[in-house]
Amino acid sequence: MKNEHRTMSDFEQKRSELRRRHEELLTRKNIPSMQGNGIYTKYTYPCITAEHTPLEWRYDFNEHSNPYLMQRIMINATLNSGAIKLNNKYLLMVRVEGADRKSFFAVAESPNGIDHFRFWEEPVTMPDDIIPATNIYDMRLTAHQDGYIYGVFCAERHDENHPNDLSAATATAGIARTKDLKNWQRLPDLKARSQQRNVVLHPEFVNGKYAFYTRPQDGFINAGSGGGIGWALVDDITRAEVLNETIINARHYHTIMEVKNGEGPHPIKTPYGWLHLAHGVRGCASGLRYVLYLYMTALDEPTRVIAQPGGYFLAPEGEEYVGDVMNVVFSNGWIVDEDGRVLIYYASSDTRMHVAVSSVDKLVDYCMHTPQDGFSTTASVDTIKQLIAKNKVYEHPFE
Ligand code: M1P
Repeated sequence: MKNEHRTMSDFEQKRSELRRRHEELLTRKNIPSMQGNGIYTKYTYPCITAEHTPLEWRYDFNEHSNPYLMQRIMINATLNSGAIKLNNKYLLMVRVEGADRKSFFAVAESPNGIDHFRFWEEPVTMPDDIIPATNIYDMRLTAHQDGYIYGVFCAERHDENHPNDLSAATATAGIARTKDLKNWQRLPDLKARSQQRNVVLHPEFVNGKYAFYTRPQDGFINAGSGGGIGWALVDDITRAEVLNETIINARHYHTIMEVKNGEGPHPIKTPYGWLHLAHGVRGCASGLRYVLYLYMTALDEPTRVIAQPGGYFLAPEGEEYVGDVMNVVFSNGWIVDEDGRVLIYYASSDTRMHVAVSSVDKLVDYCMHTPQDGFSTTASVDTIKQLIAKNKVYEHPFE
């Protein structure tokens, strides 16, 4: 009774304004971008940013211990997110990066896959492997035929072969499984001869074995002699080891994937083949440029490429160019709806998450009918001239 007419203190007003603005951001409707290429639709706003993370992760709301209402823990970025639809909810396994440079996983949930993303109360507690990693990131989610949902992610450790080099690191594929994205059973990291990042579990058994897309690399950063996206079959996922690795999607000189490439999320099964989303990297004067591309492999032989459109499918545009690591788009999550709608989740410049919407039919059409890279200017000009000739008939349609 005593406090009935008590006015809010400055602290309480600031706190309530903070909550109001946060709620406004979380409930903001996203709007399709008007410009498009007919292949997919991008959206006006990023779908998840560092500002979307719960205020309780960042602020101490006690006036006595935080009289200035300062952020006690700052979040730097929300990026490379795995994706899955569970119980009719669109769930992103977001890589959240703190101001301390450590990444961790946290689930953000949306009712429609486009907007209203809200983080679950707490980040994921991921059990450690025998040798704990310093940093874990970029989880690919696979609901496997065996009944588990697997998370395969990069586990980074300091490279103890170079004790005096504080930037020397190793990349290994961490493997964990769950049924609910809350309780995780950690399995031993994937054993391989080389370092590995961008490792992805195929959703079906192949010849009775687990199948992994791999990305062998010479060092922590350099793919070097790695060749491209690899493939390896594994008998026992609880002791996964790459014994034979074949390159199924190779890099080429003077293409968008000259320097590196890597599988995105696991491929989508379509009546026409497995539809793959990957990233390609090339060098330029301003550094590395990361773009996304698509390719398809045969249903009965998932290692045989049956379609490979030339060039990129999605590249940074406008504000997407700018961020912690400029000129980067990266994807490790997409969701197919029952009606064939495909939600492509991608991060721009290692800073925030976006969604682009397409459909299985459109993406397959894109793969099957976009000219391949002819690997020279002459070939590209010929391809354009063929299209011009084909369009001649439409020059004066009403005459
Ligand atoms: O900074 C761009 C990306 O670089 C790495 O990808 P890749 O191994 O293909 O070079 C990853 O660290 C990724 O997280 C990051 O977005």
